[in-house]
This record gives sequence, C-alpha cells and structure tokens, in this order.
Amino acid sequence: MIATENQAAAIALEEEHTAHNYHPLPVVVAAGDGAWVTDIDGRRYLDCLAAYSAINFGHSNPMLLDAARAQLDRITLTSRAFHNDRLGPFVTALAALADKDMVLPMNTGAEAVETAIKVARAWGYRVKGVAADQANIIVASGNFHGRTTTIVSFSDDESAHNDFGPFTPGFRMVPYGEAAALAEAIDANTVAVLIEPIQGEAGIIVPPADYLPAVRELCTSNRVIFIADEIQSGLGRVGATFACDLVGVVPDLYLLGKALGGGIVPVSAVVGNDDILGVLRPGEHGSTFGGNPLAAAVGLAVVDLLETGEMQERARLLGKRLHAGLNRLTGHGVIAVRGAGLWAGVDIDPALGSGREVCELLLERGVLVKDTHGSTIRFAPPLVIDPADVDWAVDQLEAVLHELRA
Ligand code: IF1
Repeated sequence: MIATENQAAAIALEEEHTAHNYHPLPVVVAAGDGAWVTDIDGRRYLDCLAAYSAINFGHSNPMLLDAARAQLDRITLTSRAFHNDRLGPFVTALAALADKDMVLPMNTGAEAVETAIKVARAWGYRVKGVAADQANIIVASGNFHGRTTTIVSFSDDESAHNDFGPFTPGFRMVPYGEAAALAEAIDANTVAVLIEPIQGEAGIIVPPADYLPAVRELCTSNRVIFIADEIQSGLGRVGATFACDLVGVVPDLYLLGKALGGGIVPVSAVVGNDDILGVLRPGEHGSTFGGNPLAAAVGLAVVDLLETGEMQERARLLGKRLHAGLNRLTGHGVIAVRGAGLWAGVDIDPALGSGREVCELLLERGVLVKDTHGSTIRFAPPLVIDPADVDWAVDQLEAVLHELRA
C-alpha cells in the first residue's frame, strides 16, 4: 500500500527517532471510536486487532473515559508508600469478579508474569519447602508471556529469545496441550505451571477440552500452583470472563492485563488467594505505578463493565458470527480457523501469500489485522463491534483471497 504524502511524512518522523523493534503496517492512526479508527488523512479502518485485546471495550469508551477524566482531576499517582482511595474499591471488585480474595496490582502484562514467577518461587521455598534456588516452573512450547529477559528465557520463539542471554534458569518446557508430558515433567521441586489457557501469539491455539481440567488436577495432586496467563484471553475476549471458564477450570492465579486498563492506562494484576499471594512481605516486591489511583479508577470501571456479563455475551454471540463467516472461507484460501469467542486465528494458504501480505491488502480495504507467524492472521476486534461490521470484515477477507487466487 502506498502511503499518502501526509502519512509518509508522519512515518518518516516516527522512524527517524524510534528504535526499529517493530515493522508497523503503513497507516498512521490519529483517532478512534468504538471498533473504528481514523488515520491522519481522515480515512477510517475497522480495528480487528484491538491492540492485541487491550481495546476489548472499544476506542474512546465513554464510561471508561469518564472514569479516567474524573480521576485526572483528583489525583493520579501517590506510590504505594501511602494508601489511596481508589485501590481498595478496585481490588475488592476485581477479586470478587475472579472469585478470589487477593490482588497484586502491577502495570504491564510482563510485570504480572514476573510477579507470579517470584510469588510462586517464594511460596515454593516458604510454604512447600523446596530447597533454596531449586524451584522449577513448567511452561508450554509456543508460549508468549512477554518480553523481559526472564520471560524470553523460556520462550521457544527464536526472534524473541536469541541474543538476549544469559538466560534465567528454573524453567522446563513441555508440549502445549499434552497432559501426559506435563505429568512427566512435574517433580518435588516444581512450584508452578504457567500456561495460556488459549495460546495467543502461537496462533490462537485452543487446547483439547480435557487439557486444562487435567492441568488443574495435576497441579492440585502435586501441590503445584496453576498460573493461568489470561492477559490476552481474559476479560470477555472468548465469550466468558476468563478462558478458563469455558472448561469450568479455576486456576490458583489469574494473570490479567491489556483490557484491564480499558485501553487508557497500563493496568495488570495477579489475582489469587491469600494462601499464595500472602507469602510476600512488605518491601519484597512492588512498582512505582502499580495500583496508582488513575489505574485503579479505570480498572474499577472495567470490572463494572464486566460484572453485568453483557460484554461476555456479546463476544460469545458475535464470535459465533465471526467464526461462521471465516469457516465459510475454508477451502477458498483459508486452510484452518481456530479460536473462541470474538478471537480467531486464520491460517491462509501460504501459496496465496504471507500473513503480512494479506494484512496489507486488508489494510487497503479498510480492515486492520495483524499476522502472528507465517501465514496466520488473527481477528480480535473490540467486543463492541457492530454485527454488520463483523460480516463486513469477513467479506473483505473473502475479497482479498479472491484477488490473490485470481
Ligand atoms: C509485543 C505478541 C500478542 C500476552 C500474554 C503476557 C503478555 C502478552 C498472553 C505481556 C503481550 C503483546 C505484546 C506485544 C504484542 C502482543 C502479542 F504478539 F507479542 F505476542 F498479543 F500476542 N501474556 N502480548 O499476549 O504483556 O507486557 O505486553 O503488557 O510485545 O509486541 P505486556
């Protein structure tokens, strides 16, 4: 897609002084409303990425913006050296939403993951009785949990892992979706299993229906913490509050992020019970911004949105519509469709082009999506998307595939 002069100038300005750790599509977004964004030339696009599920409730969600605006005029940051009047209501509501009794608030998803790793290790030494520095945590192949050096230590994605060593020890990898391999890997020093209930970056990989229940049972019987990374899959995306809900599984720790900040401020959290999160003592962990009043005010408004169940139901119903439309393209340029709720991974026939090429052609038709690996693209529009726009997005993909097959 040829960028306009206006866009080219804006892109050049950004690229001249920005590290090249991304290769963005050639569009310069200037505004957003609901499921739509507008570029600097006034052209509109249907946002089917939603900032990787951080914009579940739509761009410029009025209720969330009102909560943020009101708090901006009160106080935004105190540090946790003092209490603030927004954190209590936020953690109380979030704990209730997850049917847990304790929250550790952080900012980014990676920070929530790192926090859970530290808590699981401390619990292992202080409660389970694992010998010092001998704790191991089991992770899955194809995982994506963030970009810190400890997290990429257990990534099998070369582009995320290579040249960032030396790596943090204490992690074991098992094939995702295989309970027998997990059973085999657990030993007396295992303190936790860390997995995505549905793998996002790997291409929206839904495990066999009996996998998460088996993980739950193995963790319970081996006294191992089940950590569910719901940073991308949680908060309504799959048609339920959590992806674990789809198979009736309750992990020991939920990791939440992205949409928890309403697309306005970074908000993440580790949500569990006192018997695990209570191992931390004052001064052992924290962050400058974790639990700040602005984040808590927005986070509380997000929890209020989710408490009605309306967003989850929208994702469930609109997800059926999305998957029905995408499945209709199987055999017409689409090889496979995976996912749950309003979240789909679509494997395009590589003979037609790469995921990136398909994304660029969809961009020209006014749809924003992102490829994951190879020829897989992901659809994750805001849950507030109009039903007609779900159909329109599928129609644009059909037209692109038709164009590529011609
Ligand atoms: C990028 C990917 C998605 C996540 C899960 C933790 C985190 C993420 C399941 C860390 C973050 C983001 C990171 C962002 C793009 C995006 C992404 F492509 F990188 F892999 F969504 F699939 N757990 N995912 O998906 O949360 O620290 O970013 O707040 O790094 O480019 P974060």
